[in-house]
Amino acid sequence: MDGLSTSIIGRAQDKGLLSVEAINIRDFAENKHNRVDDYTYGGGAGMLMQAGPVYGAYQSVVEKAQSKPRVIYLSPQGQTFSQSMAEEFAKEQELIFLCGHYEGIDERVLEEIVTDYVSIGDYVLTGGELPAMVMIDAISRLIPGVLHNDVSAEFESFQDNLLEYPQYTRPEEWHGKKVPEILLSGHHANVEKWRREQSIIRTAQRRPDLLEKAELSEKEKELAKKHLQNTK
Ligand code: 4FD
Repeated sequence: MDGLSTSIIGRAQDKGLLSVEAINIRDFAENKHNRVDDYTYGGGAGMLMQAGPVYGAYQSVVEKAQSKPRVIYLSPQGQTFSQSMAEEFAKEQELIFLCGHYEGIDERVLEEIVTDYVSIGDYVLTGGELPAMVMIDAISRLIPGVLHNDVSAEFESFQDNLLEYPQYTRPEEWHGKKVPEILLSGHHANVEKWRREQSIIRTAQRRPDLLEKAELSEKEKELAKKHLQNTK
């Protein structure tokens, strides 16, 4: 599929770890002009994708599938996509991403085939393809072998509902800025303590909404409180 043929997801496909296929709903048009949209009953502006072609495209995929896959409809009206949802979807053998254009799709076919309504965030795009690719990327990197990284993809941002601590590499000094002394000390326990504190401070400053779900000790809660920007 275009856009997924290069880089990490492309290599994962070459290695046979996953495959992504695109089906054009237009190929399932029920008229000779290959139109798959029509005016809405009840009037109003805009066109709607018809049930028939969407169902035809769906059937063509399900026929080849091993089991009956979940069907994810990308729409601003869906539940907001998250890391925990990516982890859920990564367990599935197959997934179908239904991408609408225009104003949307006839409700009747959605009722019949969609299992999950998902949004990647509160904004409107011209189609569901980019949201689908965002989801595919987030899900694919959780499949064993996709990241050559020894450390699993799970050990990173959003673990513990805290943001990642700041990181540094060579040189030791750049633009007059020094790498924090403690990271050069070789004292592993102190480094871990510093990183945890930095995660908490950073979360308080940048994503205070995440703190509610984070498991913090009383001391850590104090630290977080000290770094919240209360004067808004
Ligand atoms: N925020 C998203 C998904 C799709 C989209 C569309 C109804 C518009 C944003 C159904 C309206 C599909 C998202 C296509 N825009 N646009 O995840």
